[in-house]
Amino acid sequence: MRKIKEKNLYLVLSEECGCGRNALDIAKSAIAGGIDMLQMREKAKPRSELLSLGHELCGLCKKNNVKFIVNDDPVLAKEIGADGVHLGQEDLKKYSIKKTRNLLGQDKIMGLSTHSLEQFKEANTKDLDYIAFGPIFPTKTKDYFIGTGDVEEVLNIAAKPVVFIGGINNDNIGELLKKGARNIAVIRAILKADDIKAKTEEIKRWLLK
Ligand code: 3NM
Repeated sequence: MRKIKEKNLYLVLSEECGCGRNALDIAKSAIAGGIDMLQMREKAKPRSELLSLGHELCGLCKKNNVKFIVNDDPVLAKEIGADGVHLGQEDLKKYSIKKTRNLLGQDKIMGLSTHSLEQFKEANTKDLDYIAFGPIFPTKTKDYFIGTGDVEEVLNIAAKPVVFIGGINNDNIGELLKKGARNIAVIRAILKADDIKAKTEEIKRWLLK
């Protein structure tokens, strides 16, 4: 069962990248601009704050038919009533895919980060609803990037939706879409914009072409 749309603009929200604007305001503008999925990725915030922010973001997303995903923590995702969780490779040590599925249930969305073709192939056999692949381009979040060389192969073998991430912006998104990408995740391309709604609309137009 496919739990996400055919094409998705996926905003990974980290308030610290938002030029002083608060997470809820950023989310409102990005939703108005047309994001399809929102991930709360607030690594610096304490759990109590994540719980209250998560509830607010989750309510906002539900009202607007945007999928709300919590980063790293399936227990928090469940507590908030989020649509799903996104796990990093490191998270798997604490929360295996099986354990996470048992916790969240069949209906929830489970995504996993992969950073190489090998990791992607492994993830491709697992009970996941999407697989993130990156960083495709240079990004301030990671100290390496993998480039676009494996994008076509990943799409050819993919048993589930692939979300491309890492340094994607208006200048390079066309290259990825030309290779067949349908799901794009960004942080800074949206969060650094003066006008978040307008920038979101601009990036979304690429996906709808
Ligand atoms: N994960 P920006 S790259 C959160 O490759 C994240 O798994 C990545 O931010 C991965 O769009 C990344 O600003 C950062 O580059 C994405």
